[in-house]
Amino acid sequence: MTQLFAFDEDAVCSNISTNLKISVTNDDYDDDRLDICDENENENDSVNKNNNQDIKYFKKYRSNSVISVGHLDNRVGESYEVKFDEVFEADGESRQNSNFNVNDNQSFLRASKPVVSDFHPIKVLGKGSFGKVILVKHNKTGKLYAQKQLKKATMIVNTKNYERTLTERTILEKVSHPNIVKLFYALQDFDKVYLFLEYLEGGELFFHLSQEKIMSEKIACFYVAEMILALRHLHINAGVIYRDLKPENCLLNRHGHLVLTDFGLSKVSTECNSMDGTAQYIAPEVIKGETYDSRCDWWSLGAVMFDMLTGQPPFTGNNNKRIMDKILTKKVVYPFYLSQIAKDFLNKCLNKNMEKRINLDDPEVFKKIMEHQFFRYINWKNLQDQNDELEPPPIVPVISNPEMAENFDHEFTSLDITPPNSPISKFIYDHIEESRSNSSSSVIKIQKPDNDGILQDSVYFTDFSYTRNSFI
Ligand code: ISQ
Repeated sequence: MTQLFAFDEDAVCSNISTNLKISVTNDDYDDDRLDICDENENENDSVNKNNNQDIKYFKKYRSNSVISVGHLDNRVGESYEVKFDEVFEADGESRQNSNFNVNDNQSFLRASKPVVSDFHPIKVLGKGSFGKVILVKHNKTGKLYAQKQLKKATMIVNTKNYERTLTERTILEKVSHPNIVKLFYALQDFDKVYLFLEYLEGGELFFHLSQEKIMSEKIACFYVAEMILALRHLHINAGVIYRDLKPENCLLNRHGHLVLTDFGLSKVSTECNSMDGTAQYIAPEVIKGETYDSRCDWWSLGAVMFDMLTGQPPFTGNNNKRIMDKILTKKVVYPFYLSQIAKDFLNKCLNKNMEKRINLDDPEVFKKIMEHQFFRYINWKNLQDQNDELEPPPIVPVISNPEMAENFDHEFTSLDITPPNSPISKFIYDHIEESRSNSSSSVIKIQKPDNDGILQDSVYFTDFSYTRNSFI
């Protein structure tokens, strides 16, 4: 039996001054041994063949920040993610099946690098222009994920779809914030690419509003405050403009905290001039195609807050053109029941002139707004710490069984689940690896025989796959 190891490049560089020793024992050979060393050393030297053991095709290859080393012909089988700060744990079954040993003075965690077929579908959670979101369960761990999937065939016709998915993967890979959805894996099979995201059991925030239609100011200020924390994190720490703040993208986790999802339209840039967002919540400068920056998100925050408090966005119409015309030319009309305090904050956000609009990225402005009367119910420190005892979320979703997806629209959850696709075979992975070393292209053509044995074309996106570093 051959082995594949994956380990974190940064961790190796910072933690290992001498060669890291990973001993491999297996049934056939008593003491195969790999001494894994840093990049500067001769790769061949890093394989120490005790007893002339035959460790062929030893190779390093790059996959994001992870280097994998091992036998080429075992790349598709079991792999081990080696981590330096956690205790190596293996359950009974994997202890029996894996032939993995590490030096006593290092602690490691074993994890299989997942493939799409390690998960099975449970329910459809939603559908959009991008594709489907499905609740899936990891076969071994039983953990639930929201799997966003996109057909490769549609991506080839409409490259924007792939760009959106890749943007989302790239942005979520680098952000970590309690009010922003977590990405665990980006995987692909023959027909589709998949993002495995944190499952937000509470469903859409507006799903919980469907009874009353409008929210009290006391309840709304909690969610507006959480949106502010998430957007500031994106702007300041990740240099990302969200650009797509709208009710459908605001979900609740099981505790009732707001979590932003859908980063397909986000931009890693401080100044942009393209427009794709949902019309009702888009800032005037984005509609006009002018150069814009993160302040467009503060407009959208005002538009979503208006929607929460009144039951509809500030500018409506039966087509996008009418809505956009109104956004550019009409004054916001506030219903009589909104408080002066709420109107004051909304006016600050819904200023058509972005130079005069509030910029909550500015620490001084943010500090002042934290004390604004609209947020009088919020203790910002407790909110930031998600201290639910002192700052409890106003709606705690009812979840009797997370697999039932009770907080999602029945229109979706009642849909039939399509059977999983056939996984990419080891043969194709071998082909990919060979092509990858011969070309710098991010797309590799692959083929799979269909039921009649006829080869069908597809593609493999070499830059797509991702496994969350801290999730091993
Ligand atoms: C997480 N949980 C449920 C539904 C979702 C939809 C889109 C993105 C993430 C999600």
